[in-house]
Amino acid sequence: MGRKFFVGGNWKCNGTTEEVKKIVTTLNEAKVPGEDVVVVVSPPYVFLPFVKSLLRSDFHVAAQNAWVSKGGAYTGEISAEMLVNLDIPWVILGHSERRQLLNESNEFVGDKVAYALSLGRKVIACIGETLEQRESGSTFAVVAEQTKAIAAKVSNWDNVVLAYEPVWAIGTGKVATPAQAQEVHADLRKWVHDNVSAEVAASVRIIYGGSVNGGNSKELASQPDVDGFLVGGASLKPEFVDIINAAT
Ligand code: G2H
Repeated sequence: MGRKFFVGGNWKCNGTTEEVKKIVTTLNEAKVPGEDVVVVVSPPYVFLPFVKSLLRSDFHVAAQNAWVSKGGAYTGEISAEMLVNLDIPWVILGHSERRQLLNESNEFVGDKVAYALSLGRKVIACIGETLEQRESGSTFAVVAEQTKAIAAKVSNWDNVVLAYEPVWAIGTGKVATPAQAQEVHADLRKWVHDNVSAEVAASVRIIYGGSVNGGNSKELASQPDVDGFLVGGASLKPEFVDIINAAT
């Protein structure tokens, strides 16, 4: 199958120029398992060109969001065309913070994924259930519905990474156990197998996000269907390097 391990750092709405320089310096000096892992960091928009100019060439950058269609009169938004113009290859879409705080629906996220892909961007598409949904036993129904809305708009999955991020584990320090993560990832891969294709199920990377840190990443990475991570808080710290090395 050969799914290359993928580690994304989602800096969210954090950082000053000085802090950004410090994080990039740490990354540039880090020893990582070369070709065996894809590393993508996602600073806030305003720092994207700056980070891209300083960052080592084997690491990549991602935007944290992009508008759903061609840019224009959408105050405060950033378009996928701008990402093309600035040569920003990746974009995170459908993060639960945007789904919850900004009311992004499954369909809207599906449209955003399709539009970014149509402009040649690579997408980290986020899905995940709330605590209430997990406790009511609807975890997989929720995740399948979110994935279905993406699958409805996407025909080529080569440039899609699926990030399973249980909302109850995000920024809470309450990480999913390796068994909990593996269970959802395996169910999700089966869903892709049954609803998209066996080829896509075998090749699509399903990464885990939610309070990943240097201490828990190795065991999570050992799960057969965990193909990497989307890391928030810990991606701002030197332990991000340990997470990059978790699969080795
Ligand atoms: C989940 C994750 C990064 P954190 O949002 O996407 O954040 O690692 O801080 O839980």
